[in-house]
Amino acid sequence: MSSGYCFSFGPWNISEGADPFGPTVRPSVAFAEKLRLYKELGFDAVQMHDDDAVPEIEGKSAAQVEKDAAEMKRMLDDEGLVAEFVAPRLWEDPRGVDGGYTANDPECRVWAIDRSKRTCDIADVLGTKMIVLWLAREGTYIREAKNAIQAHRHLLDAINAMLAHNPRVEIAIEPKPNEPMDQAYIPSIGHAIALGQMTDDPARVGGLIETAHSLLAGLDASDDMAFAMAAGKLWSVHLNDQNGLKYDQDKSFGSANLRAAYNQVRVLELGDYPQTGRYVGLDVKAMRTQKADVAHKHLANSKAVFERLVEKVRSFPADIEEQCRASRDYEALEMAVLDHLLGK
Ligand code: XUL
Ligand code: MN
Repeated sequence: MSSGYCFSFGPWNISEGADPFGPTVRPSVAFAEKLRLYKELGFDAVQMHDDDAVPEIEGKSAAQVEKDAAEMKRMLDDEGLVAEFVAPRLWEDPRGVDGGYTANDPECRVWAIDRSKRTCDIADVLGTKMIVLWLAREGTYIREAKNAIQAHRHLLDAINAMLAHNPRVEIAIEPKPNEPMDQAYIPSIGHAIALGQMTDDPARVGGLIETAHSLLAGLDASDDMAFAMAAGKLWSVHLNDQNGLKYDQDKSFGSANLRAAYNQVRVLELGDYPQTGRYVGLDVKAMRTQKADVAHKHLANSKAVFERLVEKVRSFPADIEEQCRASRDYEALEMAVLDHLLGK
């Protein structure tokens, strides 16, 4: 039985396995081959950085960018796929070393906004309204490096410039508290939604919650999702998992904390997420130890766990929940949840 959810991932989720301490361990998978894998693995939509859609975007004219994006749109159409969002990848360019939007160098800030406008143009051609902003290097290693008040105003200037450049786009901010920076601006969904309210068009700014990012901020991903949903701002999710406060692990969904994964699915169910037409993105990474021919199992496994948890949420006895709440017996409720998850 279909769960009613639609799934997406990004081409970076099939990777060569490099980490900060060692090189790649698997050959690159050609982009066309990655696209072919989407349907095979049961996914409907592709999440893209601007330079996934238009490789070597820097140095290309606006006309060339649009031409290349149109070619990408044809490739997606041929595979029966759609683009979920486009995200400006500012963090790999030398001009983004000090952050893009919040760089102290005004020329870098101009570059970052120009590139983000190109990202909006690409979204138009690919037929999606959604831009995701993961504010990777918008922060500092030492607090004295920037004027943080000014930095937040620069973030607003950048978002307002994108909203003005393209009246169709909607911007989902993906908060993360650290990595690559020690301390990032906009570390939580609360900050993201508040920043959106300060823009020129709050209705066009929302959020994307990633499980690991919430955990790194010491927060619960299901409550972060609930908060965003209560505000009508949960525009996408990046489900994955994280084994404690370490580097950003992007483990398979449910693999570190099945109960927390259950609660993320539960909140999506409570908020009728499938009815919103939004996607469930799986921002998961294969273990570096995984051999090339099985280096996409993390995607299929994450989706399978999600769908099994949907069944678990839907089959939880509502009467027990009601009785336990009415008698304020949350020990009994907890045991009922554990019994249900353990299959008793
Ligand atoms: C970084 C992260 C990114 C964004 C897309 O931690 O999650 O993959 O999701 O730029
Ligand atoms: Mn992510």
